[in-house]
Amino acid sequence: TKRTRSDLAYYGGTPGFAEDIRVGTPNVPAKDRYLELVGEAIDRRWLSNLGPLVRRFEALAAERTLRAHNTATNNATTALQVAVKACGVTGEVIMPSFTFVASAHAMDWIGLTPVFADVDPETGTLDPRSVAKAVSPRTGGILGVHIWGNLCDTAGLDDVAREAGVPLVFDSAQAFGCLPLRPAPAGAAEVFSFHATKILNCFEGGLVATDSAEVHARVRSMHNFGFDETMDVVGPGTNAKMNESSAAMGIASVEHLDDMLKVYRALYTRYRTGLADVPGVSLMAAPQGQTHNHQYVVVRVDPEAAGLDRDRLMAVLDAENVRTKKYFSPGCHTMPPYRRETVHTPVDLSVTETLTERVLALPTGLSVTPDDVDRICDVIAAAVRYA
Ligand code: T4K
Repeated sequence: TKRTRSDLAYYGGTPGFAEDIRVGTPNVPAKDRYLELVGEAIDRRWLSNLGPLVRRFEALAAERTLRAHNTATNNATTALQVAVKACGVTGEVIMPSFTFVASAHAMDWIGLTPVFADVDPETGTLDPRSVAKAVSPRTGGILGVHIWGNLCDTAGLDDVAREAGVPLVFDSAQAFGCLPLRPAPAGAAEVFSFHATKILNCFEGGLVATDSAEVHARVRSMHNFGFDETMDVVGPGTNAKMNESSAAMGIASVEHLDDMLKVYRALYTRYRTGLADVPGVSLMAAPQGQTHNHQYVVVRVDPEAAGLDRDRLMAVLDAENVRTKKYFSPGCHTMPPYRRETVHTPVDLSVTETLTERVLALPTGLSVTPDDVDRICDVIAAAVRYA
């Protein structure tokens, strides 16, 4: 417990954690099962190209996305590229600046132009009113991002997309295991990430999910060099295929997804309790009306009320060997490829500006214990008390 100011490592005390405790330590819930499955793949001498493990993983993932068609990929960045191409997105794509840079890079890399709109202050997700203001004759698509597992206002975005007559696609990289409680617009396609740092990982991996048979047919072909079922090239393509080793990890992990979700929920609740009385440091709310993976525990630091800003809190935690992440800062619109001088930014991004200065993701996941959470909350409370 940090009883005095000098107990904080930032002020010369002993670090609370002897070893680093991180945001993003991979979950490996079933190492033996993974090794068994990958062993089978090796013995079979079938390592890639839509093999049996990839097929099985796609079927298991489908039970979680509840979409009719699911295509596993090598990561979510390529999956996004395949998805927006398959949905017919062209020209300018309206999307949040408040996201991981991969959302913007994926568009830019295939010749689309990101146009940034602002986000909702409570959920951090793309604000349909801001999107509506950003729509122009050049708009060719809308990319909503379910940041931290918070589902966008899908109905609101669907209305704007219909009005503009453009496809709506969702970047669900952070939202595997998050579903609306009632039927809601799903967009033309959505994309999940199974990167090492995600609740469910395939070392690297992704998934394109859609309810449209036409979009699905294009995704299948595009992610595999433009081949059709008979291996004739029928259109443009890339190599976005998942390999068998990644699928083995995915299968071994998805079998434990419900248990992992319970762990994440319990840690989230523990943080909420632990931080309830700390002025100026509040957990970003998980929206009602959906299931949540709580994959990221994100606090918002209000410098006036807390007496210190996000970066100082990060430094205090760092001194204790608590490695936090600024998810997401800086905003994409301030990064060299996407600055205002380069990319037309028609709308005000003031919510994005504020959030990028205030948010901080705290460690969670299978390698974090409830006791770790209590100790992290104790450090945060002391940091504010002695600010
Ligand atoms: N769209 C959105 C909204 C996304 O969030 C992402 C990815 C994408 C698209 C693209 O998905 P992918 O193409 O990656 O499938 C990490 C991840 O690399 C990235 O996948 C993720 N979002 C993003 C939110 O987080 P960084 O740059 O913050 O990761 P990094 O390297 O700092 O790792 C985080 C922590 O995890 C570090 O403390 C080290 C630890 N770590 C990491 C790895 C890879 C481990 O302990 N072991 C490991 O194997 O981006």
